[in-house]
Amino acid sequence: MSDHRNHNKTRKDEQLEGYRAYDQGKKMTTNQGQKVSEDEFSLKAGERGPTLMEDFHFREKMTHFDHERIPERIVHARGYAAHGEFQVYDDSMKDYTKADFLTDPNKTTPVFVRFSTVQGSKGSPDTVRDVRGFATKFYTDEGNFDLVGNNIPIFFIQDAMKFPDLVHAVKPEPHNEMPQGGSAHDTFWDFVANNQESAHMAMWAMSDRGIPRSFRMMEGFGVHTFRLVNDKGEAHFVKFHWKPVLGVHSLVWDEAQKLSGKDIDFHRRDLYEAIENGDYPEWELGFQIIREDEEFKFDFDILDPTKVWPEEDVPVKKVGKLTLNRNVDNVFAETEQAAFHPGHVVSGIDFSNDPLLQGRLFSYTDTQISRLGGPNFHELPINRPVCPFHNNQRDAQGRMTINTGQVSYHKNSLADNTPEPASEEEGGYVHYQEKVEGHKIRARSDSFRDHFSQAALFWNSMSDVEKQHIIGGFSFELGKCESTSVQQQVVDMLSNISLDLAQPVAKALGVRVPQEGGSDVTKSSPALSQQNTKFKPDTRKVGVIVGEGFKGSEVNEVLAGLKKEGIHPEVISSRLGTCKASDGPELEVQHTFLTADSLLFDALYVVGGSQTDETFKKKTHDFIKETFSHYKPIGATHEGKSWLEETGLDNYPGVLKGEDPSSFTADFVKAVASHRFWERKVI
Ligand code: HDE
Repeated sequence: MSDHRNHNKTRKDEQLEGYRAYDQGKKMTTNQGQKVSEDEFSLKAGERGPTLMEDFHFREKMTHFDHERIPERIVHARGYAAHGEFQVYDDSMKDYTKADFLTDPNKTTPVFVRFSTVQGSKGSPDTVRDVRGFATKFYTDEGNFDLVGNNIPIFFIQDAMKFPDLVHAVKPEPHNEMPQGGSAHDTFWDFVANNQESAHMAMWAMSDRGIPRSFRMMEGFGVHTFRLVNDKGEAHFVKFHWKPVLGVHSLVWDEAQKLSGKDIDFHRRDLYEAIENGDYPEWELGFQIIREDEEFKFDFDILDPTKVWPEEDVPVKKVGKLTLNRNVDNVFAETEQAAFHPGHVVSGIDFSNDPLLQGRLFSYTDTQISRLGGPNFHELPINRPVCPFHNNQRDAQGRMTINTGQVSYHKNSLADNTPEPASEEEGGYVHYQEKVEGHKIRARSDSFRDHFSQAALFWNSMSDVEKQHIIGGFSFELGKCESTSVQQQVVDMLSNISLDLAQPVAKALGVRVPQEGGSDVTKSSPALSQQNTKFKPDTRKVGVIVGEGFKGSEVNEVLAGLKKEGIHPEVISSRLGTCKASDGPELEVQHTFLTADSLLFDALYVVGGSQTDETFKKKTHDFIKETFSHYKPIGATHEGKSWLEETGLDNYPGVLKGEDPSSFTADFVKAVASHRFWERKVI
């Protein structure tokens, strides 16, 4: 494993170093600095007597422990994060924004990215079907910019006013606190059926996007329309995109469910290990840009957060790269205490009137106050900007700065009227002067009323396999609902999107099958389908089943060939330690049949061994069958070939039997790069 600090140090790293490894090699003291002489026994009146009140060390230690947990995030409680950096390719964004970190290609900006699920609590499994959060904090020289996005480009609702209702509906039901980490229950689907602006997002959540293979293989989206403003004061509407270099990939539903038991930490482990291995995850930052005079050119309202801007109509301009290259040192201090806020912007980035975004601008500070215990959360190391900050805010819980001097107000004469506001030329943030006119009104804009056209666009854009997965997603989630009325309402809603969707779901649920409906939308958008993403062998994990007496030199050649292509083979056998070949070499075993599972790998390579027993073979058969049923590549050589044949699964796409190590390796690498073989038609 490479040292995960082996990368160019950023200013944020230097700042954090000051806080790190503070205790190492030191004598133990109380929090007041008194050296401690004993730390295992409380102070008692006699060895078998009662504990004494005056044991200040015990009381301090226990009091601190009693308060070691803080309220979890109301949504996005389950998350994992890493540090990294961002750099733009060139200065071409100068036409659109004056933000320095988006226009200076010589600048490396430190970032902190937290991925999350939405519904589950902090201890919930990683692979549940859910939307994933993708929140990025850019520590720019001009202040922090937080891009607090998701892995799905739209949202369930159009106005922040409805967010508490949505979250109450999706969270575990209040009377029995079930289910944990999932939306497969009555109240969520009752909300969707009765708030049909959710239809489009429900389609995305039930698609493969709801069960990503890895955080590293997800797109990210700012969701809302923002504004970029250049140094001439001209504005453009924009949407932010993160495009993963490894492509967009997902699990299959059976895998996702079983992983919730086999490895509840599947996604965080994947991210952590990739960074430790030096496989630094990368995304390109992209912008969709619309001129102000084109605001009304589209058949949807660009302020409506339940709509995408189809990439074929508004192309994504890729401007720079994000690389995650360092794991956190302490999950609580960094990941848990990180406070993101869509209102943390820098000059050159501004807001639109999207009513969902406007409401978020209030919510995030408010939520940090109860979660992080007061308004001083910006002073926590993970939240501090790398540039200086000065103002007259003082005191409150958890204040860390010791402000000097007598002046804490503006305007003043005693401190020469400082700190003083900066002019626009000096970098002062000036809000874009959009002209606003209107009646004060609580209403939905007429331009926000079409809830189904883009849901149909999404459906039309899916491959047959993806469509089957969506039908499966709805059938599962609604199948877990107890209310037939809710099931019927959702099916009826789906009939507005496509009868090809609504009818099989209705049949699976045993409710009335709609006979009329469908959409007039015939357009599709290829960019929406994951079939059109990149397919690579890089960083894919291959489980290699090896037993005593295997053919060492040939197997080593295959493993070396896989590694050369960036694939990670990991050896599974009947026990840990080493496994001895018939011709000499030994292989280190990383997993046993007990600790590993086919679910944990992207592909399987069966070698076998001449000195293995029936149990070994039986366990291998189980691996083969499950890998096969998840459409994943299987390769076999030596004894492995006959074991594979015994399962009857050897004559299918993506199942390879090899003789010559070098041609087998080349074919197997190709199979690994294809990821899944849907043609197998597994039921
Ligand atoms: Fe959030 N959201 N949200 N959200 N959100 C929070 O802030 C909120 C929305 C998103 O890793 C909370 O610090 C409202 C859209 C992410 O720490 C809270 C509305 C998108 C994260 C909150 C939305 C998001 C949050 C809870 C409707 C995608 C986790 C804890 C108007 C663009 C960030 C916290 C992290 C977290 C409010 C809708 C993304 C309660 C009111 C749309 C990734 O403030």
